[in-house]
Formats: sequence, structure tokens, C-alpha cells
Amino acid sequence: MEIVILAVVIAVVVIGALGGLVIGSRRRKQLPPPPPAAPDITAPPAEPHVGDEAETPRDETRRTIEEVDLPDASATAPVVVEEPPAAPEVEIPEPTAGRLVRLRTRLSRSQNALGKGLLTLLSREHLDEDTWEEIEDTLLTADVGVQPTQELVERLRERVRVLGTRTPEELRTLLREELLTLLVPDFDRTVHTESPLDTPGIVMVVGVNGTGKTTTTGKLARVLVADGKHVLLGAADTFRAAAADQLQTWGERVGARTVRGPEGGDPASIAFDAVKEGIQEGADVVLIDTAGRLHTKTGLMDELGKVKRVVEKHAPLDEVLLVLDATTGQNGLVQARVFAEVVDITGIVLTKLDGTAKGGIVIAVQRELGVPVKLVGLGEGADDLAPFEPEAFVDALIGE
Ligand SMILES: Nc1nc2c(ncn2[C@@H]2O[C@H](COP(=O)(O)OP(=O)(O)OP(=O)(O)O)[C@@H](O)[C@H]2O)c(=O)[nH]1
Ligand SMILES: [Mg+2]
Repeated sequence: MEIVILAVVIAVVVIGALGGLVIGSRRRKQLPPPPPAAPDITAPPAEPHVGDEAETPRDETRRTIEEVDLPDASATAPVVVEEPPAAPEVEIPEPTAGRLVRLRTRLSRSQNALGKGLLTLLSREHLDEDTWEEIEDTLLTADVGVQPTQELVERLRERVRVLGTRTPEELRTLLREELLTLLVPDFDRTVHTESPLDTPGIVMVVGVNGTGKTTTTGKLARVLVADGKHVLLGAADTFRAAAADQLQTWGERVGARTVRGPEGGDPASIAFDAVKEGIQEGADVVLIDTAGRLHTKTGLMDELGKVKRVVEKHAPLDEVLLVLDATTGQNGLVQARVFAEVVDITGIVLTKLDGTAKGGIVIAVQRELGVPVKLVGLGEGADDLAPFEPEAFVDALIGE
């Protein structure tokens, strides 16, 4: 009896297992959809899946590179191959030493209008009242500013008078010296990116919209990373949606991480977090990019003041760079005054000097704020930011 029951149980188990296998194999067979009888040439190429047979078997005879025609862009529809996002390639920028000399041709507009203009006027046989007035006009048109222009003309007149005869070489030397004096060569133009404390150096970049803050922050990050510094970027411009992306793109190109927050978030808290994270990860420098536009000017100024105060809960700012667009001329001076009232500007970055004949703004803006121009922007390229060197600048203006 027991044997019969055992046999029945075994039979049931065996039949059940066989049935399961059959059902299981049927299910498995149903999984991959049957391939279409004829390929639909209008459909995009199906993505290959793991385990699919490669279309071209590896052992098929291959064509040599000479036999393969280059694709004709106009005839073939582009085949979109989705690749996993590649890690951004980190770029190594050029050294900054001598950049102003290398980029001096970018100053050609100012060179023609200011440098050559002055030299031509000074070489006139008779330096009469009218000529001196023309010299004055040239300086004013180049945005040198009223006070510095008068000083320069007065000194030049005196020295030319004492000199008597004037060779072009002598005139060039005189002009060079006088322009240099106006540029205050002994200003400390070091960009302070190191903290005297045991915290990262903190640099804040301010200025009205479109002057080149984000671009300058990115260019500066490149220089610092090239110097072997661990740099963190703080995207404290939450006013514009794309602002943080723009900064992050710059950072990714050189390998600097960006600390960012939600659009419309509190810029001061992002700046605070950036410095906090900088301290935690032992960064060398934290660069904070700020907004240049808000609904009101007062709003912007209040915000900047707050960013500064909040960051200073960690440590004092080592550098506050005011970015001014050289092409806006006197307007830039008005902006400079407003910003200087709210945050203590420690350095000026004059951008877009490549696009203006008004290189004299360097003189005017330093005068206005009593703060040195530390960096100049000479183009949109990633390495078009140069340390400002008065001698190289004057040489570029009047030719060596
Ligand atoms: N020719 C030239 N263009 C520059 C220079 N610096 C910046 N730019 C350009 O100026 C434009 C504005 O630059 P941004 O860095 O976005 O300016 P921003 O101050 O951050 O602007 P907001 O974020 O709107 O306040 C960009 O197209 C830059 O490429 C420079 O030195 N020369
Ligand atoms: Mg910006």
C-alpha cells in the first residue's frame, strides 16, 4: 500500500516537473519578440542588447582603410549612436607668465587710437596750443579721465620744453614714463588666493551683468588648477537658471567642482556651503561667482553685502574682484563706485580690452577706486585672462 502511494507521489512530482519545464520553456521562448520578416528601413536602428549577435561576425573578411569610403555628410542621414556620457576631458591651460606680452596684439585698437595717436601728435614740428589740445582730446577719448589727462599733459609740456630738440625716440621714452606714472606701477597686483589662516583662500567676484564675471571666474580657476591648487567654485548666482551650468562647465574643463543650489535659492547660503565644503575637503581656494542682475539695484547690493557677511562667518574674504567691462567706459566708473560702497573691492578685473580703443580706462578706474587693476580680459578664449603688468601694457600701447 505504502509503495503504491509512494509511486503515485513520485509520478505526480515527475509529471509536474516536466509540465513546469515545458511551460517554462514556452515562457522563455515568448520573451524575445520574433524578428520582423523584412527589416523596416524607416525605423531607427534598434539598440543592441547584451547577448545579441553582432551584425558583422568577427571572422568576416574586412575591408582595408583605403577601401572604406568616407561618409558623405550630405547624402547619408546621421546615425545617432548613444554613448555613455564621457568624463569631460580636463584641459591644462597655458602658464600666465608673459600672457600680456603674448596677447598684446589684442590691444591693437587702443594702440592705434591712443598710443600711435599721441606719438604722431608729439612728433609735429610745432607743438602749439592746438596740438596740446588735440593730445588732451586723444587722452580723454581713450577714457583716461579728466584729472589724469591734465596731469599728463602738464608734465609732458614741461619736459618737452626743457628737452628742446626732440627725437622720436626721446618722445617715446617721455610718453612711456608719463603713462607708467599714471598707471601706478608700485601697486600690489597679486591676486590674493591664499588665506593667512588655516582655511582656503576665498575670492568673491562681483560686477553688473554681462561684464564677464563667470568667464573670469572660470579663467581664474584654470590658472589656479594649473598651479596645482585644489579649487572649488561657488555658484552664488541663483538669479539666472543657466548661471550655475555656465560656471560648472568652466569648472569641469579644468577639474574644479562646483557647489550649487536650487534656482532662486539663497546665494548667501550657497556661498556659505561652498566655503564650508572647501574647508572640509581641504581645498586651497574657493571662488565665488555672484549675480550681476536682480530686480532692483538695491536688491543686488543688499544681496552682495549679505553674501560677504555670511561667508565671513567662516573666514575673511581674501580677495574681492570687481569685474568691469572696458567697453562701457565712464559707465563702468559709476558702477565701480556703487559696488565699492557695499563690498570692499580689493582688485579690479578689466574685461573686453580687446574690443575697445579706450584702454585709458585702466588709468581712470584705478584713480576712481584707489584699487589696482589686477587682471585684464583680452578675449573670450579660456586663456585670454592676463595679469596686468603696467610696463607691458604701455609698451603694447606705444610700441617697443
Ligand atoms: N571679447 C571679450 N569678451 C569677453 C571677455 N570676458 C568676457 N567676455 C564675454 O562677455 C560675455 C558675458 O560674460 P559672462 O562671464 O557671462 O558675464 P557675467 O558677468 O557673468 O554675466 P551675468 O552672469 O549675466 O551677470 C560672454 O560672451 C563672454 O564670452 C573678454 O575679455 N573679451
Ligand atoms: Mg555670470
